[in-house]
Amino acid sequence: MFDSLSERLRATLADLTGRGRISEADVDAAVREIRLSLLEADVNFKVVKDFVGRIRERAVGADILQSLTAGQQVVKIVNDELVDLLGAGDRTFHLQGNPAVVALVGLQGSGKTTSAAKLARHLVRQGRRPLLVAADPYRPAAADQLETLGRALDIPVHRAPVGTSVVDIARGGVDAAHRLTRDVVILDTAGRLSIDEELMAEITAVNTAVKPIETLLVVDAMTGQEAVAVASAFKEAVPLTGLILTKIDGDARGGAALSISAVTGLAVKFMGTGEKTDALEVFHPDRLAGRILGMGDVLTLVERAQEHVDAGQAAKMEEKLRKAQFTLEDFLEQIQQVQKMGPMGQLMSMIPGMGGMAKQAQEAVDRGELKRVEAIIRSMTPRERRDPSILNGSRRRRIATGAGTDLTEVNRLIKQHAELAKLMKQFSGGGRKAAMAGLTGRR
Ligand SMILES: Nc1nc2c(ncn2[C@@H]2O[C@H](COP(=O)(O)OP(=O)(O)OP(=O)(O)O)[C@@H](O)[C@H]2O)c(=O)[nH]1
Ligand SMILES: [Mg+2]
Repeated sequence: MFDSLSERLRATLADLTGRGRISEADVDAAVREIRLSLLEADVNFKVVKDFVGRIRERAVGADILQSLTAGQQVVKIVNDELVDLLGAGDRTFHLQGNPAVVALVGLQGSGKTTSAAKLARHLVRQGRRPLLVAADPYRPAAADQLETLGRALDIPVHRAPVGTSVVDIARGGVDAAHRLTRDVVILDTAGRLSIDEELMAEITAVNTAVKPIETLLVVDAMTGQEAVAVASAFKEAVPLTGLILTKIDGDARGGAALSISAVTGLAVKFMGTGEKTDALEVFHPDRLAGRILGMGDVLTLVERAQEHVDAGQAAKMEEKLRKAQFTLEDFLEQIQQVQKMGPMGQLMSMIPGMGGMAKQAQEAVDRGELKRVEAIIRSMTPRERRDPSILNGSRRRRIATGAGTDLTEVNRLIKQHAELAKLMKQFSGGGRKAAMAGLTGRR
């Protein structure tokens, strides 16, 4: 996520914290580098100007430079300002009303239908009973798409015959919600190629007819400043209550996320981080800032683990680790569990201090390294997985052939597992202290 911006900012900040005392010239150099990084990430130039202006003012004022921890304090200022920038506007997601109506609007292909399904899933997990409404009267395929998503999530979808007006579909949706005792109606409206009068008139009519408590504009983060321009234009024409920023997992540079709220005054309430229906996050500016600046985002990581990792299984695994019975079978299970939590690069960027390795980790996964490990373990018999000590030369060769790889790879995996198992033993037994000392280099 925002790889090159994140990399550059991290390098700049590491440079600041790396020194004891810093001078005004150091601050100026850092500010210049931050400015360039942001401009390169396609952040609105006026936003950049104000942003770095505030950082410089706060950093050189108030005796900070006299302090021994000046570097860290400046880093904190950058973090605070970034949180403010990302978090402009009111981020509360309102759900009053019976049913509460949430309308999703936006240009073609911005991610409305996907986001409608994601949002419905998110609400179900909060204990709500959403109804999805296909409010696109022009393309039956659009309603089919929503219906497929709804079916996969076991969430009902309301649709109407082709030609029904949007206002009638929306009203029909609200009636259906009453009938089916659903407490939230999510309207997936039709996208247009551009912001035209017809589109605006349609949104306004829906607003008057069913009074959505939230009218969220869905914008594609990959389009950068174009997304900001679209949001500004929509805001002029219809009463929006906030934004959903999609596709921030792609190669978006960060320009849209960093300037859209500051420019439009509209808060980002959710962000889309992937194509699947579980890839929606409530927008937390502090957490995103942490990921961008390489400080990690432990809270999101924990939430992902809670959502995807079975608690019973996790407890069992912990027990095994404690007793140092971590077999290759468990290793395979762990790999699969972690992969459910999201793309490896995203996960790494949430671990404090590991952000710098996010790209490499993702590249390793993309090269198929985890798949190879999986293939090797799958080519073993259950007995071999539980007791790798029986893996002699001929067994190893058989496994390599089965997994379509070579002997070195198999040997490497077995060695890694043995090292891990040894470490576990140290941790579990009286050797725990010694192992910790070994790891941290302290005695
Ligand atoms: N990577 C990624 N892809 C996304 C995300 N959100 C949507 N997409 C993809 O973007 C494409 C368009 O998404 P839709 O939800 O169909 O967009 P839409 O706004 O409903 O499109 P129209 O109804 O044609 O206007 C699909 O291929 C989605 O899978 C996201 O957060 N990340
Ligand atoms: Mg759609």
